[in-house]
Amino acid sequence: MSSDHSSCLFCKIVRGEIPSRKVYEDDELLVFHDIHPWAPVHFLMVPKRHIDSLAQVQEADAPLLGRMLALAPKLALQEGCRPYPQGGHRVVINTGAEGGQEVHHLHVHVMGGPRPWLKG
Ligand code: DGP
Repeated sequence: MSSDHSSCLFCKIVRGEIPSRKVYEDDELLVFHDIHPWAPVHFLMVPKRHIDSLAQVQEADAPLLGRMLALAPKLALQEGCRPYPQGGHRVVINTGAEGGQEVHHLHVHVMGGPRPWLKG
């Protein structure tokens, strides 16, 4: 992949060049609603710094990944998912073409809400 991320869709969202429905933001992360939700609650967590995918993550990125995973349940509750264990949510990181990744900027899908949206 190129090191020039000017055309990356999620970099454009991070820069505010493409609008998004923001859920959360801090120095390192932006969280926004998925434009094509698969579930009643569906948002995406992205690092502001461009990383192509989970396959490019380095050991030095572990705190960032840990923060994202620790934040996911809090934001899921904030966005209307019911609490664990009766409620809960699904966390997915599609990686590479055969992993179903379409946007090549690392992102964590967080999905939840009343079933029957959940498959597989
Ligand atoms: P993936 O297949 O894991 O790469 O998922 C990419 C997700 O990104 C997909 O669920 C739809 C979402 N998406 C694509 N374009 C946009 C956009 O312009 N805005 C928002 N909010 N989401 C987008």
